[in-house]
Amino acid sequence: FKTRILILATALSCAVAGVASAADVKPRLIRFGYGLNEESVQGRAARYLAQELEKVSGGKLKMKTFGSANLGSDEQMQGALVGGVQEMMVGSTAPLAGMVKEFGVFDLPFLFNSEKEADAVLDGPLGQDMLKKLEAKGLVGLVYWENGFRNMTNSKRPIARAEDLQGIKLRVMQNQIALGVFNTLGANAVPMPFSELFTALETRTVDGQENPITTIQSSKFYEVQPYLTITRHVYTPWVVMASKKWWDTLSADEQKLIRQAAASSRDFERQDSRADSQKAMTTLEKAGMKINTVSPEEVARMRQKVQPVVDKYTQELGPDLVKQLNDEIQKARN
Ligand code: TF8
Repeated sequence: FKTRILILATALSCAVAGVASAADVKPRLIRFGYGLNEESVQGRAARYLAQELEKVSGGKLKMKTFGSANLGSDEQMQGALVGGVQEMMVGSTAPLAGMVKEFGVFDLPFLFNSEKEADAVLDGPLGQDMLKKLEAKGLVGLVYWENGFRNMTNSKRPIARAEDLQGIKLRVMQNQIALGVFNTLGANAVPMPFSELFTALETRTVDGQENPITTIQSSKFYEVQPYLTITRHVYTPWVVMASKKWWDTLSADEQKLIRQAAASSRDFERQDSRADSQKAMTTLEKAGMKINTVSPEEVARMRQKVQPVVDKYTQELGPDLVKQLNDEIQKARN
């Protein structure tokens, strides 16, 4: 009975908020950029967000979505948001670490065991505090979408042990931690924006890369990468962001509607990502990829190998922050 009252009260307050905001919502066009193609989890979630926003604003807040890095790489879009020449985007946390170093924690390998743990941390105190840190840099962090657990692909050989990475030129995301981790594992890590990756793989400028299988599927990496190794070495999130310069020109009601639509898009995207992940394995097998899974013993060896990198960056990121992260993961695990 209590929950029914709560539901009723929530419904009522939503309805009231809806009516009240109508007066304070102007017609606006919001440009939303993302790096993957339209057929990806990002593409579907971007369209969902645009629809939601139109719905909750009674058609006033219109969002135009631009996929395939048509507005630029993650880093370029970050700059455009800070400068106020683009309204919104979604991108990885890795290139954000250049602005707010604490985002580097999500590049520390072998932290999360499950999506559930990641959700708890990202939507909990640590994840939310980190979003707030973006404001001082000119960005408004709204919600986390799932990018997911990353796995390796390459054109040379199956990776059964860390030693198999020797001599493999592996594209990594653009930050120091990713670079340190993969060099320490034995690869020749090459930082590069995602928007250049397919061509780099095709022309063999690099031999491999690492990303969740949903992306390996949607970006058709299977066309140029015969080997897929399931490592789940790191879980990386995406952040939906707005330009602070632009955000500050919005009314409180407009901001509320955008936050509301963003929250719905997060739930949609995570569900879609998990469902797509299941399908992707079959797609990639059918496409002829040779797939192997690294054994738990080898994962333990890899973990040991990268421990010095983890220790080094724990100091740089702040031991307290890393402790908080591990505590929150433990809490979600139990
Ligand atoms: C990467 C990321 C990409 C994203 C996307 C292009 O490998 O995993 O998914 O940043 O926005 O760069």
